[in-house]
Amino acid sequence: MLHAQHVTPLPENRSRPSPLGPPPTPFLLFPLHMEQASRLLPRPTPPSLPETTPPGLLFLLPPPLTPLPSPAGYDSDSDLVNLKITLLGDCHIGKTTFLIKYVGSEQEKRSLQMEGLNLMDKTQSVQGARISFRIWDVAGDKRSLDQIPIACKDAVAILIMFDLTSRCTLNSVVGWYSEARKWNQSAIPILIGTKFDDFVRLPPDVQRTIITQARAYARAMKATLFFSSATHNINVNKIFKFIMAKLFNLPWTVERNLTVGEPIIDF
Ligand SMILES: Nc1nc2c(ncn2[C@@H]2O[C@H](COP(=O)(O)OP(=O)(O)OP(=O)(O)O)[C@@H](O)[C@H]2O)c(=O)[nH]1
Ligand SMILES: [Mg+2]
Repeated sequence: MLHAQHVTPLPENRSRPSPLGPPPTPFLLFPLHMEQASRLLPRPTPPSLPETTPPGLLFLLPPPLTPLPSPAGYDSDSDLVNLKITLLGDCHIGKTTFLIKYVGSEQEKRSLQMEGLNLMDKTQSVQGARISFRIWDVAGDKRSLDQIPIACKDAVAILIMFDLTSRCTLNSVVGWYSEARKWNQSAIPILIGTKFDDFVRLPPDVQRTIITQARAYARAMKATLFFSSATHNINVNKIFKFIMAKLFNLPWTVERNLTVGEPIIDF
């Protein structure tokens, strides 16, 4: 477990221009097509498109183009746009289970395993572009802390995870977040509470306490908060859909859900 460091809480009123919130970096304002997807890496002056592109406008955009050669995060030898996503959090909170639920057991067999690291790919077609997520799952034990820099560098989203039934794993998220930000200041931050299926069996007042703390941390991290269950397939695909929508400014939104007893989504 990492030591918690200070994160300055944000003011309560966080009005945001779109239901997805503001883009985390200046280079994520693009509607999806290949040429623009290839520009996901930071560039000095992104095109000044409106933050929310009307759905109809997507059809007026030029067809996918041959990708531009570009550095990390992008595979210039194919038409694939490779995007890196990182999972962080304490031991046994369900990171690997969550990832396997998302990529599927076939992909899991092709995973790349290294000391404290587990890499899995999932490719999706989105509006004519092929997007491949390479997901870096860092083991939560102390020996794997050395993997954090390489795992976080160039990631477009960092998923900080905790076990909803284990308060100490929630306390750790601030430390994981601070550590991740040392190596990556622009990735979309997402806070995920795992094992929602077990969590809903806890007394409601315990649930409320955890919800309140998790929401406060999410606010401080400027992260979107999801409660999920890999075993019951709750909010697993939705989280990646959210990342995709946020990266490419797709006309898709998540709905806030603050009802105790339901999987919380807050932003
Ligand atoms: N009830 C419940 N148990 C889960 C869920 N997800 C994972 N688990 C269990 O939690 C335990 C730990 O899961 P892992 O996926 O190995 O956890 P991890 O975070 O990858 O752990 P490290 O690799 O050691 O950091 C396993 O026994 C899983 O079966 C879930 O959604 N609900
Ligand atoms: Mg694991």
